[in-house]
Amino acid sequence: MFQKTHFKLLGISSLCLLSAGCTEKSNDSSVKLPSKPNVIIILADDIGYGDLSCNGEPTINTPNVDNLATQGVRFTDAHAVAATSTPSRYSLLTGNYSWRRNDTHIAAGDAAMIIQPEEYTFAQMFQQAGYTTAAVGKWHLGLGRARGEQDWNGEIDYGPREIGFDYSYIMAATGDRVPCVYVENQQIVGLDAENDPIAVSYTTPFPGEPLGKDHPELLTVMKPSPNHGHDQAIVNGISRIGYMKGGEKALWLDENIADSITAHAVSFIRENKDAPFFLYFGTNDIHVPRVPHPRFRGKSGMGPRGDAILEFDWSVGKVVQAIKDIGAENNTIIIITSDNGPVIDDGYMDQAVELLGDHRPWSDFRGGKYSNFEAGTRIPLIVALPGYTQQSVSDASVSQIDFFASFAHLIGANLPKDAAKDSQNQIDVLLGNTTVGRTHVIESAGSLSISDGEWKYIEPSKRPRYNNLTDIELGNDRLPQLYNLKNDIGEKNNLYLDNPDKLNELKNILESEKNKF
Ligand code: NG6
Ligand code: CA
Repeated sequence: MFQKTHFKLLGISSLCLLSAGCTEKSNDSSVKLPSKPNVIIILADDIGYGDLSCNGEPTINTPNVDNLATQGVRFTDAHAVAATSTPSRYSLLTGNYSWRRNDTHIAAGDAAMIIQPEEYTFAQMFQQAGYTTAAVGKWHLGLGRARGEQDWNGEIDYGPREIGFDYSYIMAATGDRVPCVYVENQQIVGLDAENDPIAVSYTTPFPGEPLGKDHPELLTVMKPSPNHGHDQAIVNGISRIGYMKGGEKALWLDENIADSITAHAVSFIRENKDAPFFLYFGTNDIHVPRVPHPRFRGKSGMGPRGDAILEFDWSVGKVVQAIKDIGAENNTIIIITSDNGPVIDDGYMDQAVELLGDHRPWSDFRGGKYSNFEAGTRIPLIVALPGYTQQSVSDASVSQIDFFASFAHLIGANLPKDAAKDSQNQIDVLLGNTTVGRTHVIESAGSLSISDGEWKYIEPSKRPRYNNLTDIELGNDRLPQLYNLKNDIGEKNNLYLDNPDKLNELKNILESEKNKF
């Protein structure tokens, strides 16, 4: 299950790769490392390590992802910074740990931009290096300058454009949060603002607008799970979080979201075939409400959750095909990863629990989304530059926090002082030239954890041990926790009393990281 692969490191290649600016590799790659490759990050939503068949579970089939894995590096110890979306995405795009701030928790659909104007972003780094940049799909990082004050009927004045994205076609927050519309270049798509303006609130219902909690008979597509909320505005027969009114023509159709955002990602690739581009593609799959297109329905045997995984895999296939079509296969780094670990029931009665069968979205890891245990942040990661990367499995410790500095190094971008403070250049790890990764990875899920690849320490916490709604062990304990991940990947045996030296070592590193900035 927990595979390890030993790499043959060729002396010349490793020496070469240690020197900055070296773009040659002397192993058996047929392709030289391009100096300005296209970069595509396909960031899935809530897809667990075990949800992609290349990671070993026999209960799911993701052929397009697996095919990419045969041309690249598949990681077994890769981490998102946080176990939920907003802090995870914030960290990836800024290279700064979300836990250094106290306002990066799960954003409402009318949240202000989380990324501050003075923060230098991953997209800006690409822009300054001459790339055209795009954000397509799930955003969930807030919009506008102040909460609830966005001009939804006009132009949103502070958004992806101001933080480095030349083009954007996004969902403001999540599928289960209003507003249920696409926002293209900071304007709602297809809105008749004059005759049917849109209004959004997270505090006050709009008189006359039926709510899910009062009108279960209108919830014809999906009902919320008991006690999970998600019972406010009704859009397409599904109740959501938040209140919304108007904008009828602009509303998305849930079953078409993957088609719509994938088509926009593909168009962006086609339109930019002649110059380097960076595409940040956040899929809606497999976040709730899971409403995959009818062509995927019933195909996984696991209900909408499994079918949405197949839809995700289809999106990956479309992006890969688009790259082939423009002839950029050997000049495009494609990254497949996820923003946090898996959850089965995250708020809707979609039979995910009932139809899960033997499938293990969390693989061998304990916990899930929201958890300090490994399944919270240990996410799938595949990095492929076909022709250059070799099929390999890497057990290096890696974190999405390092994408920023790694790609900056690769494309020769100079970062301003104070940019991406927590990000390290790990490009050789990401491209599979070495398996010596981070000395430690920090995981965040309310509490902080730190792992050196073998040992993991979870800070003591008074937070709940268990989330009854999602049926997930949160990994909180009033006692310090220390696990040996090599012998006990399921984090069952707390060894904090047995190995005080390791406990102190990891605790001290974590404290010094906390106090660094
Ligand atoms: C939670 C929602 C959950 C999901 C999550 C965000 C409730 C009870 N649960 O608060 O359904 O929307 O936020 O998920 O409201 S994330 O992947 O975008 O972080
Ligand atoms: Ca998520």
